[in-house]
Amino acid sequence: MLGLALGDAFGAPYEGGILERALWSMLGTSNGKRRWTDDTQMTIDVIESLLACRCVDQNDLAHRFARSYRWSRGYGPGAAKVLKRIRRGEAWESAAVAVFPQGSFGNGGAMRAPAVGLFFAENSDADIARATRDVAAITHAHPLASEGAALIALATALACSGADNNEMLHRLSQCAESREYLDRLTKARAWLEEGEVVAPRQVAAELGNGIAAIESCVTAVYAALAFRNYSFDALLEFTVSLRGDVDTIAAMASAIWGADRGADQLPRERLEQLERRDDLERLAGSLAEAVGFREGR
Ligand code: AR6
Ligand code: MG
Repeated sequence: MLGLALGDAFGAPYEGGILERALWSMLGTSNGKRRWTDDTQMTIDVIESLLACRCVDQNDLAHRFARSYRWSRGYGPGAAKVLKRIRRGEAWESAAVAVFPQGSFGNGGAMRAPAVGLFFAENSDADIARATRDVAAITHAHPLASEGAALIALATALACSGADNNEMLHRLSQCAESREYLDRLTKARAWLEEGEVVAPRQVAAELGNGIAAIESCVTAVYAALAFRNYSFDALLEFTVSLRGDVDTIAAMASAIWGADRGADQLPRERLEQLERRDDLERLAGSLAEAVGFREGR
């Protein structure tokens, strides 16, 4: 969870084109701390809802998402409209398909999925996928958005259990349903087996670096696994050089990396610059306690 917030806050200044960067140079700091974006805010909402309800309660989640919405956190335009409709009293089921008839295929469902993977880490792969799809559906009903979210949640849960790259890619491929995701997972697996980290430009061209879930989820999994044995800063540098939707790719990759390596491997200087770090650590602690994570796991 802390990895996700760091990837988000330190990836955000590099997201998008010249206009987005100029805007974030004004919004990106508060009282000298690095602000995080919608990725971390929605992750907080998911964890608070899971802790309060002890299960996925879509109505509770929808209201938390809508209450927390602030334009200055950089929400995607479709997600912003959905959340404003829910805030005005519309049911999430109709709001979710009001902007795009099939729902959004953006990566906004996947960016909050690590929280679901952590909460349900002890459950079966199918149960993790089901819970994640339910959490994604509120703003991201499109099949490619929910499939990407399930893959990110499962990768985070598997990272907690110490699965190796081979096992992870095997289980993720079993969970995948579409040819689009399967082909990308097969490519990522081949690259990981070769051993050398692939150049960011090639990763962006072949796995993607965009705001669509299909263009970012396998990219994040690849980055997290390729940098398992490197520092957090090396992972961050790589995700920044992918360009495109840097904050969300960095958030998802850093969540998986953090679940694998543990909080004590995160750079202290960056944590000290993070907005509301104490609140995040407290929430992470409550989550760990609720799911019974033990020291050394
Ligand atoms: N049909 C056409 N275009 C679509 C569709 C669709 N079904 N779904 C998405 N798009 P959105 P997000 C396009 O707005 O996924 C933030 O920085 C459309 O242009 O649901 O929550 C986050 O941190 C739409 O506006 O946002 C993420 O990094 C866009 O995809 C990123 O933005 C994004 O979908 C995406 O967040
Ligand atoms: Mg964001």
